[in-house]
Amino acid sequence: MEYKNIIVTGGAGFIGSNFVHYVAKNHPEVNIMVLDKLTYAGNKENLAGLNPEKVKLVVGDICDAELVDELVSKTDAVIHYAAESHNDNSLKDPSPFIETNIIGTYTLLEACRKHNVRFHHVSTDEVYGDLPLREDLPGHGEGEGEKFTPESRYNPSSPYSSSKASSDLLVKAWVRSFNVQATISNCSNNYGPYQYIEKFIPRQITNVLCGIKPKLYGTGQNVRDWIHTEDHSSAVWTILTKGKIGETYLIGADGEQNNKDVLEMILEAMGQPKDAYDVVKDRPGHDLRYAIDSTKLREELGWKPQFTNFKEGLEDTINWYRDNRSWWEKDKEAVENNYAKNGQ
Ligand code: NAD
Ligand code: TDX
Repeated sequence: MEYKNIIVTGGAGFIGSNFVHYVAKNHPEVNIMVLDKLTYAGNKENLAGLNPEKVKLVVGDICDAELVDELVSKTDAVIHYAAESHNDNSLKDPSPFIETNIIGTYTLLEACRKHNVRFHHVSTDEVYGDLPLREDLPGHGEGEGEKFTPESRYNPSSPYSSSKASSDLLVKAWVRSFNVQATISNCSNNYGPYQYIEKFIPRQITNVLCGIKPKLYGTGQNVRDWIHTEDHSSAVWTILTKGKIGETYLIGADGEQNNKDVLEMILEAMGQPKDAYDVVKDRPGHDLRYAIDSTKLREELGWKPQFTNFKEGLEDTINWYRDNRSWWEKDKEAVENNYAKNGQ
């Protein structure tokens, strides 16, 4: 099913804005309303160059029930990206995570229920907790090891991931009890241009560009399953238009890498010695390994990722940060001061 008028919450953030550009480019007939509070992570510039007749920005809070009700009453579908999204911030102050990720999702669900509007909930693989490292498995890393599937048990580790897990459970309950027309996707770690510089990859790239040594948490053996943000966008569009109501789809592109290897790739691509980084304090409760089995999405809905060469995608991302200094430079000092207070 195609939708003519959609709301994209969090559409001025990293992944939400990529989705807005993706839809504007590939489905130019769709009218897009972005609902975004423009927190530190939201940026109007992420929506530059779009047709103002087709893409409108409403600056507002997804917890504002009156505003949400009014906007949802005039739309066909809500694609819900808005969230507090950074684990390290959630360890310092969980309160905005509870507010936006749980109350905000509840507010949107209530409006979609009242106006019978299609809802797609964008979530994370972190709701499933972590997996053992392959090298810790019996047989010392033979084979692929376990991956997350839609049947994996919810077992979140941080205030961020537990607030996202809570929001997933609200969606499931609203589907079952109130017949809300919703789907859920749980995606692995995204990378690409426009990612806020608190996150691992852009933090290290911009550190090198500023002459600061990159910072690796702990041993760097923790594994993340990287996917290019544009592949995430194509997957969400596929689920929105072809997914089965009430179902959960896992999004991943077989991009497992440990943090140390990713950091060494960044250093090498930027002409630095491979060991030119600092080891800093580890994240409390640091999840060991994420890995996604996306068979259901690929086989049932026919989706497949396009950006399968991580090294190339990383080099393009490095070039983007090099060429767009004015987009990130103004925030760099404050972000690093904040980390430094924490020994990171
Ligand atoms: P981000 O932090 O870059 O952007 C979040 C956006 O939400 C910002 O534009 C912000 O202004 C907006 N926002 C925050 N609180 C709001 C509120 N109360 N009302 C309205 N808008 C609000 O995040 P991101 O990395 O782009 O993540 C987007 C979504 O994707 C999140 O739901 C996140 O959990 C999910 N996700 C992210 C990743 C990843 O690797 N970054 C992976 C899987 C899933
Ligand atoms: O400076 C750093 N050094 C470092 O070693 C930072 C910021 C991170 N790390 C490590 C921690 C993680 O193992 O790198 C890995 C990635 O860290 P983040 O970019 O903070 O991502 P992560 O915690 O894995 O969560 C991300 O993916 C899932 C997103 O931020 C979430 O929004 C998403 O749900």
